[in-house]
Amino acid sequence: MNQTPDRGDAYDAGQAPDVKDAQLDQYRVHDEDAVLTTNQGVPVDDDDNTLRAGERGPSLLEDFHFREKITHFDHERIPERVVHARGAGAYGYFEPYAAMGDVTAARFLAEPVRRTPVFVRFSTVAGSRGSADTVRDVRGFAVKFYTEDGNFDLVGNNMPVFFIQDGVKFPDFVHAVKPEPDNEIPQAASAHDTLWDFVRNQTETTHMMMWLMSDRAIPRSYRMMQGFGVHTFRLVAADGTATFVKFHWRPKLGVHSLVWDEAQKIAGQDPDFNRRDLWEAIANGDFPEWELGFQMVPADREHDFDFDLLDATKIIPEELVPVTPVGRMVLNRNPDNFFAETEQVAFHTGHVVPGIDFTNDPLLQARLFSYLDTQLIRLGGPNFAQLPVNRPLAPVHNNQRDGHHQTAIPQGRGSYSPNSLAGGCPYIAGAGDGYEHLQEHVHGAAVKRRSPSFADHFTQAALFWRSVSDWERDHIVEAFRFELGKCATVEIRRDVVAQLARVDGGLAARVAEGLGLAPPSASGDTPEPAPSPALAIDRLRGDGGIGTRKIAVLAADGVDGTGLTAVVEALTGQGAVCEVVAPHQGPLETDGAAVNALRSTLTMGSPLYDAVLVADGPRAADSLSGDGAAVEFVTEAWRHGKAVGALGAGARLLAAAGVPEDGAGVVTGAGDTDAFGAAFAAAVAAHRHWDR
Ligand code: HDE
Repeated sequence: MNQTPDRGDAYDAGQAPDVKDAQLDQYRVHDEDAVLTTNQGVPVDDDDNTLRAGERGPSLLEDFHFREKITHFDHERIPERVVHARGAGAYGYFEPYAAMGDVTAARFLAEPVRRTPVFVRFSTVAGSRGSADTVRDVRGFAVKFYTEDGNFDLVGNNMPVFFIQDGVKFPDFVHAVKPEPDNEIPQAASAHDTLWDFVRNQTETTHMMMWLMSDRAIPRSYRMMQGFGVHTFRLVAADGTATFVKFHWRPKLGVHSLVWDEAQKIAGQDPDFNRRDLWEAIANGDFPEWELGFQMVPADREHDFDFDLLDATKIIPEELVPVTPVGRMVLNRNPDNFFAETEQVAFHTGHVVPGIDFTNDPLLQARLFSYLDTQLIRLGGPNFAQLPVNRPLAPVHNNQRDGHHQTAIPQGRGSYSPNSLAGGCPYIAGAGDGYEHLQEHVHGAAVKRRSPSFADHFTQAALFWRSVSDWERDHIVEAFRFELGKCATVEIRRDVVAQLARVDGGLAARVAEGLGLAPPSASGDTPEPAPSPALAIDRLRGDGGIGTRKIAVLAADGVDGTGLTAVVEALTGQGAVCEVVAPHQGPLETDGAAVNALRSTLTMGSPLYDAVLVADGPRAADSLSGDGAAVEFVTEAWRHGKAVGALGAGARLLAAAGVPEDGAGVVTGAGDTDAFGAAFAAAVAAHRHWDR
């Protein structure tokens, strides 16, 4: 049966068939100039009152409009995802840099001119659909490529490893991290007993816990985080040659994070912080971009490493196998409707195309079962692939029929194979055209046993600790102290600290000190791997500009409007987003250029900005210096390591906030806006100043 038009021509012409034009438009509902109807198309005469016997009488069952409306409403919710319930999505495209035909038969990687449409969903893992964006958590990074050979889903995370090695432990891990079952507390937080009890009993979690305690778990923006396929997959060339591969996404804007105090405050001030940031960037035309890279290992080098490529708790250090840049992905369109697209999108690790295959990683193998299974319950039946956001652009023809929510109208009598009545259609693709699983020789006894090559749970945890910068280490120590400090069971704290001693004695001692525990006795066999500098966030800073950075410009009545306007123009000229924040919203009194305060210190706190700039004007500066909210705004920005600038008399607010004018990332100046603008932009581009 033909469910979608054939779009092959457009790919060959080198233009991405837009998912919007190709498949969504026919489903769009535009209500302008339309009469309100029932679902049967009957015009409705009154949508404000139920039908009743007399104006003050009982409601009547025959009010079919009322019953249909309420019934539909009662069924509006579908089960949220068990994990990754909260997310945000966007459309865009992927284009390869060069032909990759020597390693993969995947046609979307075959020619640089080909653009493949994508839909991406970013998510947190543990929280419910309504939880805050900035909690400490792993972020999902799932990409659906609508390729001409069918859909390929790269369902990854923003950290390159995972908590467990075997999928049979996934329900245990998820039960442990989710709110505790007796009182459903805490929401979207790993800082509680059951998670850390699992961690102390399942030491393969150690490496991932290092990542989870690092700043990677509190990204500044979805646009500023890496993505990883995590498992080792396989690329398969047309001649059947297989190459092991790890998938990497690297953000053009660089990797940047929040600080923990800030993340917690944002969770209250703007729980939609990451979702809003993605939406606004795309709406403003600042299209986020990532580079796709492959770490490739020839089949005959599978056993060249002191870890197992099939173990998802391990990375391949980039110093051993470099990341080859392969192409770029740009997100350039927000969805029209959150539920229809972002909520109903159905990813599955088993959605692969010719040229991409799996490995025997036992975590990946379990996922191959889980994702299809989960869509059946979540989306209510086997026809979820017909939902607009899930439909492939490639044509679909098969003998699958019926089921809940069937929207196709298959024609003819053929619904089986082999047949002659339908001319043998749909027929089997010719040799080399269909998806052919890699012909791998498999042997072994049926055992429930982990390979000894998965047994080392600590070396790569130590590798991570030894590779990151000092300030990252400080944050990791603080995160362990926070999380374990929230555990009520003291034995859990003690056991995890002992576990950390097997990663690094110094780390364990620092965490122990914060918890008031005796430092653990040295573990005799602490690993001492050579660091992998590529893991440090400092090495992943991006293009170094201030594009899309949000700067709060603090002002008040009496502000120097002309000076403020000149600096704001210079900063926005470099791509920054400046918002005037004042004690009250609306026009400010100024004897120069007009200034309109878009925000007030009541509605916005400094955690919602990347930097703060105080405008000139003695009257404004004095009133801000006496305003507790304005003083707190600057103090917090300083404490969170952000660039703080002040023009002229604005420096009085810095003094009131206890910010030293010669502090790192503090820029003051008068009049000469060019020099000031350049210095302040450089301070903002550094993102954070840890040497305070
Ligand atoms: Fe998932 N995971 N997962 N996961 N996962 C789901 O599928 C599962 C794992 C990831 O935006 C579920 O549609 C098992 C690793 C992302 O819609 C579910 C195991 C990685 C998303 C599921 C894992 C991921 C999911 C829940 C261990 C990183 C969100 C709803 C064997 C490589 C996709 C759904 C979206 C979602 C199962 C482990 C990433 C239940 C059994 C490792 C990004 O099927």
